[in-house]
Amino acid sequence: MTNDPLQTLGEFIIKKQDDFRYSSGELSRLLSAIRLASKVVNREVNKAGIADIVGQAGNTNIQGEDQQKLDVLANEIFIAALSQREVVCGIASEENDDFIEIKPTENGHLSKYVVLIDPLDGSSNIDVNVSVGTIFSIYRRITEPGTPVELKDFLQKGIHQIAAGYVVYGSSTMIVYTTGNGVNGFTLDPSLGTYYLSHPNMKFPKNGKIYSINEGNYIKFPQGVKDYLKYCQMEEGDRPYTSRYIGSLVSDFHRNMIKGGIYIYPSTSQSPNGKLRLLYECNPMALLAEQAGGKCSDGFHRILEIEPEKLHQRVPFFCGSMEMVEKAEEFMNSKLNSR
Ligand code: P6P
Repeated sequence: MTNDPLQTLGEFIIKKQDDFRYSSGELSRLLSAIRLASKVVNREVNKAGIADIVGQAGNTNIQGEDQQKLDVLANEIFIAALSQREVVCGIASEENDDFIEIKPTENGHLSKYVVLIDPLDGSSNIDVNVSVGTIFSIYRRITEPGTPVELKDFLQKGIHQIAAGYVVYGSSTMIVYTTGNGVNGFTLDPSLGTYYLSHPNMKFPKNGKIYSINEGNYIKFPQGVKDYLKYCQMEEGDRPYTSRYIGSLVSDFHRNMIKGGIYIYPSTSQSPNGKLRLLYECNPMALLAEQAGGKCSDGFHRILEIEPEKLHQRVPFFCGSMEMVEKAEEFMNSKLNSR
């Protein structure tokens, strides 16, 4: 018996567009631009060791992090793909200090979307051939179409995201995204350059046995995090759990969504707001987590409800299986939790 042919990402995008009666097709074209850019980045990531594009670009980004050459290249690829299709009026990127206005061409289409992106997350893993990812977040602009895009178009709460997703350049390359009606995963067949629906309706297991955190920072953690880690390591009930930390948010998140688990990047004595950026890392991953039945907070408050104040602001991040995040929040809210 032949299996039904797998649906391609392109067919899926068009089919989902029909779910929105008044859709203009602009979001479909935007998602297609991301699909195209991901294939180009995938090709560069897969040959990074050969071409002279590994290693540092010799400058640093606004985060004060050494920009890896592939970071810069991935950023250029996504900005080009998005700006050439008149599907966005503005782009904010981890690699750019300020947002970029995408002006409409003469009599061109007035786009209503802005995109925030981490073009190559986990880039410190590039030189050692460990998986990396792209994270994207899409909003409808709040200022008048046809006027210059403004900072307020980007500083929107995560609950207002129209769509969010990631590309994971791993043992296989996948796009996982949501437009607010569940989470679906597509795997790239590199021989055809086509993404196929391989993980329909992805769901976080309610509980899990994996915790992902950089325990090298243990002494700098808040007491609540230290107490939660000791809880995870106790020989009791379904514990001890297993520690798995790749150093690429996208990869740790992806594994935890499939197997069950929690990812934590908390505040530390050195970085009171943690490391991860709210707008193009935490918000898109939080929308995916909630759409997949998981939970995401800063240890106290829902990530998607945080009012952004700055483009590159950081927040502590607890994300994954509902019951594991709730247990971690219990320790964070315990009266004993102090630095
Ligand atoms: P650390 C990559 O730079 C990143 O933003 C996430 O992808 C990853 O989980 C985290 O930082 C790793 O940070 O401090 O543990 O090396």
